[in-house]
Amino acid sequence: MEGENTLEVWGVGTTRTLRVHWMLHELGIDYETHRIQSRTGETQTAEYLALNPKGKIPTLVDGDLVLSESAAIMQHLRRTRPVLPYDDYQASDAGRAAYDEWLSFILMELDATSLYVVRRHKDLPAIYGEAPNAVASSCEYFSKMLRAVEDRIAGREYLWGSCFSELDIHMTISLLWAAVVGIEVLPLFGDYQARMTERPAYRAAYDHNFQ
Ligand SMILES: N[C@@H](CCC(=O)N[C@@H](CS)C(=O)NCC(=O)O)C(=O)O
Repeated sequence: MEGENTLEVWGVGTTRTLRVHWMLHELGIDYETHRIQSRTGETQTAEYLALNPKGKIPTLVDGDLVLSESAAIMQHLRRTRPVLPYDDYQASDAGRAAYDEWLSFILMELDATSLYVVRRHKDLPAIYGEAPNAVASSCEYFSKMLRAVEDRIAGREYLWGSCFSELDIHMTISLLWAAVVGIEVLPLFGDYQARMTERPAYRAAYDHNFQ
């Protein structure tokens, strides 16, 4: 990797932290990792809460800037490191509007409304409680939402514009997570996911995040 080692990432071991590590590996930037993990107490220490009062991972420290929220972190990294330039469409008003639409859709409809409900009530019932109806309806909702964007993905190499972007990270990780919780997706999405997870940066980031 190239560049000065001025970046720090707090957090490993979850799909949210994987987003950030994947982006950094795509950009080929050196950084330091603080390998704290969720639900270990490590996100609740005084030192960490001073950095991120939400007590959540990931957090990025970029010089004087401290940033939480994986989506904001990825966008900041891409904007400030000229490694993965925006294509003409991505830089256009229409392209930016489409970016916002995709990001809202993935984070709200696929992640928060669907996958995170399943995660909380199927995988972590001791913390969040049992809610089998919510789990079942969230899985159905995820599939319905994905079907709604099928036409916009068919025949495309990348989700947005003509080159890889952080939206591909968001979508791929949603698809991976859907597979983990047992949601079947159309072959089209499986093919897209397979292409994305063949990327060397994904593989390196995955190992780094889950080692
Ligand atoms: N919206 C935040 C969500 C971050 C989040 O929920 N992180 C979880 C792990 S996936 C966490 O840190 N939980 C705190 C804990 O369990 O200690 C993001 O995308 O960065």
